[in-house]
Amino acid sequence: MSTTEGSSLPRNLQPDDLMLTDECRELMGSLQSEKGWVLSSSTLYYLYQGFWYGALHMNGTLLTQRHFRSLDSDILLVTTPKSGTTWLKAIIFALLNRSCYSEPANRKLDHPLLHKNPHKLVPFLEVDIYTSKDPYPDLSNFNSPRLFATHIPLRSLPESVKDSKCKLVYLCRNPRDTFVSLWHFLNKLTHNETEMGIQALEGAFDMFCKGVSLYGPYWDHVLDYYKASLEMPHKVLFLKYEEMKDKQSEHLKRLADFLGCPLSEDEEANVGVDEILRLCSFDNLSKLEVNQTGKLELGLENKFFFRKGEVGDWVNYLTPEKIERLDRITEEKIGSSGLKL
Ligand code: PAP
Repeated sequence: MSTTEGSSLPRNLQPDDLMLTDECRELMGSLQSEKGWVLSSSTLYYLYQGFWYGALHMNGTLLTQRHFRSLDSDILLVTTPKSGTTWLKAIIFALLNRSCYSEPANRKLDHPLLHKNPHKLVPFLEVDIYTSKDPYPDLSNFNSPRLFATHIPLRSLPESVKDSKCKLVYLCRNPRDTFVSLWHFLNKLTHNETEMGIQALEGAFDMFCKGVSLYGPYWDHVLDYYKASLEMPHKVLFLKYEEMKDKQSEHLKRLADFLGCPLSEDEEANVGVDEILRLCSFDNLSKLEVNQTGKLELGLENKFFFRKGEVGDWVNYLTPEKIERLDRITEEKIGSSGLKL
């Protein structure tokens, strides 16, 4: 299988090595393409329905569009890559399953997050579930509510997601840190696998600004979901990484209310809330053995998903000129929407 289970990012493989459907291969031939961030002439990004994809993600997105049937009770966590997906996967998983592990009688049970990377517990639709290996996966073993993750832009979500009452939790992160985090992640990934590396920061930054990044343009991705959250607040909850970091308990409560599993008075009086936040914290998850030494499928290392986990690391990488350029684009693209990033 040529997927990167648990990863939102493509492996640096030759397209011919990838397991792609005929539909995807045919489509790729007709789409605008650009050299990707990875330093391999054959690793292209394709512009599909207004957003840039690596071949594997497009393949998975097409399969998801064709075959995923959403249930009213489903929960979808949606992000652009590197917006804090791993963290929110852990938090929502812990929130939904809290009664299984926090009841006094169950206290001895080991929490799955202590032994499994969040990407193993909350799969990506278009990366882990819908792959060429099995276009018709059996989802009957998922407990209700089913919890999935995706990076698919709003306009490309399967019709059933839009038509059903399923809920979407969208997490965004400021573009400066998102870019820096993505650049580091791809560096680790490609050096690890091919020793080829990716574009130097300059080149990658230029591409990010032009919208050519995985599931980019970043701003369009964020803005579409932001507008949807204003139009359908019962269906789309829009969260920001920075605000979650700042007021964790408050956002956990918001999430629980939105997902229909509100915190009890006892839980709110902090025991439950603190437990979940501590369990899912960067400090805790990044030090666990599974996340230091474990691997997802095909060798993608769990530790790649834990770098600094901070707000504002961009200051160490972006010059004032780059910041000015990024801020200008942000203002142009989303300034009038009222959204502040
Ligand atoms: P994905 O979209 O490819 O799944 P994602 O989890 O969004 O990746 O990105 C990883 C980022 O989240 C890393 O940010 P950094 O590069 O700026 O450090 C990672 O450190 C951060 N992260 C992972 N786990 C946590 C956590 N528990 N709390 C806060 N940030 C976290």
